Amino acid sequence: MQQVFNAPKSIKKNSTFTFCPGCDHGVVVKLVAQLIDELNLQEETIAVASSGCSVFLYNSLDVDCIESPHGRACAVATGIKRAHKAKGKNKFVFTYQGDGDFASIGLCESMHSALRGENITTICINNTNYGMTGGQLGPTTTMGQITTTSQTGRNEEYHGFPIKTAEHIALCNGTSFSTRVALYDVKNILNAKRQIKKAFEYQQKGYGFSFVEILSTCPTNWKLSPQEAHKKIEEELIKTYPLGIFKDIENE
Ligand SMILES: Cc1ncc(C[n+]2csc(CCOP(=O)(O)OP(=O)(O)O)c2C)c(N)n1
Repeated sequence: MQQVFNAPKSIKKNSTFTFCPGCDHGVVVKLVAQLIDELNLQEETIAVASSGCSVFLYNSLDVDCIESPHGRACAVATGIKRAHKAKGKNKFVFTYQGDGDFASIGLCESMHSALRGENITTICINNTNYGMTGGQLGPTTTMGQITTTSQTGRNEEYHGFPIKTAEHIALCNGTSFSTRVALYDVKNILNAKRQIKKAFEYQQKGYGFSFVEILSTCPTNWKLSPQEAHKKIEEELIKTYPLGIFKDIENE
């Protein structure tokens, strides 16, 4: 097995990613692991993954991990956070889930967790389709986008409109922080790390629900090279999904 140099302490030794080549998931997992190290959270973290490409998070992250059923990550995280709190323990709890998981099958759990101001953090990977199951139309599929279940492109009459998750979550009173970031160049990767850090710190400060939506490549289902997929995010996707902070409780 090839030795991994400079790997964060919170990445499992000899772990192998199951993500497709060029998928941004691997970058996010590395940023999350670096922050767990920097904030000294490894011992107190419980990560909640879900169905979808996030499912093997426990293979990579060296923290306590639990799998939730599809769409139920925020509900499971709520239970974990509250049950430990009831015993006087403050665990650091975050969900790591796809956009279909968070904003379609799990929309009810997700939005009500934000409305209740659950003191958890969510990392939501928006790759504009149901990635793991073969690239079907999801809640974030953009207008005109071709997927395996919208072969002539998403259209208003038949499929309706995509959800702008970060903006919707920002409208919930219990949300402390809501942002959308991308990873198509170094500047954006460093910004994504700063935003995830803020979301983690807001949970540590007990501010309530903190949310980071990350625009991610899906080269396999988009049928693009990794480079073309990043270009698509930079040139097309951010028109539908603008980057920025939509709620920050410390700057209101
Ligand atoms: C209740 C239930 N319905 C459907 C599925 C099948 N399923 C597994 S992953 C998935 C799609 C996940 O898409 P998304 O959440 O966007 O994550 P991605 O794979 O794109 O990262 C579906 C529909 C399931 N596991 N459970």
